[in-house]
Amino acid sequence: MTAIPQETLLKVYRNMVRLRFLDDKINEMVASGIGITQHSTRGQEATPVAACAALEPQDYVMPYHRGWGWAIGKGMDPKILLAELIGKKTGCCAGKGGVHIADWNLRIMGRPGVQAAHVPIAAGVGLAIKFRKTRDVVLCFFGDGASNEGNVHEGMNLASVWKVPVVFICENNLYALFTPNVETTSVRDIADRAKGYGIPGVVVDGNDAIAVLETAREAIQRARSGRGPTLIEAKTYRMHGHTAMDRFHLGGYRPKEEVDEWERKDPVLRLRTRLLEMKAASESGLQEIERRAKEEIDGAEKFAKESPYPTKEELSRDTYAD
Ligand SMILES: Cc1ncc(C[n+]2csc(CCOP(=O)(O)OP(=O)(O)O)c2C)c(N)n1
Ligand SMILES: [Mg+2]
Repeated sequence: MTAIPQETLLKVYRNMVRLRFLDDKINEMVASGIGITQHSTRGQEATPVAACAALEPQDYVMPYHRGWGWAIGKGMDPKILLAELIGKKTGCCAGKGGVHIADWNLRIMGRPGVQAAHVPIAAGVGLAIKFRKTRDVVLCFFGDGASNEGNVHEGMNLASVWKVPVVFICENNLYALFTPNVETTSVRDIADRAKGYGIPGVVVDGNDAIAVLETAREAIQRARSGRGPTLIEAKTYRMHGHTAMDRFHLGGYRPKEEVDEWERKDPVLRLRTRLLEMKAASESGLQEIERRAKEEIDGAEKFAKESPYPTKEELSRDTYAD
């Protein structure tokens, strides 16, 4: 496989840092009393950002509820995202999507609210691509908890039977809400289930951005060349609670040693260290990326807060087709 260009790695790092600042910003806004249902991506930045970096602009993303890594990875401007999250007119759905964002220009197919219901839809998008005979690919994200839902099995089975260009990425962060997946999941590696659908299943270290990028690249290439779907299981961990509401109760349902152990595998710091070791960037170069990302996210908050709400007349526009 060809080596990953340095500028791609730097772009991944930049997006991971932007995502982390965005996550902090949303948590700060929630703590100040603004109502956003925030599922933090802290600790899980590498998988969505690096996987999206392996896509072409015309490819599709079928996202899931956890965080905004797929949005940042697909090129959404954080100010447009933040404006949407607080119901402003300048958001990507003109303030009417809230956390359930979609962006047709970026081919983000809509963040679902019902766990796993989007997986068969990803198979349907794949079928549409096949009918249209384009070379596009769909990247479909879901969690380890969702992997036990019937919809995931039906969606992956159909995608395999139809041999459509969908890459499934299960972000296994070891918990669904407050339940460890060892109590709910029949296999240790969810990727093993791929055998049952007749597709390749790959386990990847979800905190290693470079490994995710390489794995996603191979699966996307396979899908693009008509060889069908792959299931990638990215092993990772969420450093905060399920939503911003329980982020201060770490340890209540998971051991402190476990949290500490994963803190040492912080994906942002890990890529930072690798970039320095590989001499892909200098310390001052990385500091500049971090400074700019912080400035951008502070600016995004200002933009979102100063943006107007939709007017009463605009509220019902675009919400129902006649
Ligand atoms: C069908 C359905 N059941 C339950 C819920 C409530 N719910 C929202 S997120 C979640 C946990 C999902 O866990 P997982 O798939 O592991 O993703 P994670 O939150 O860990 O990223 C649950 C049960 C829902 N939204 N939809
Ligand atoms: Mg989970």
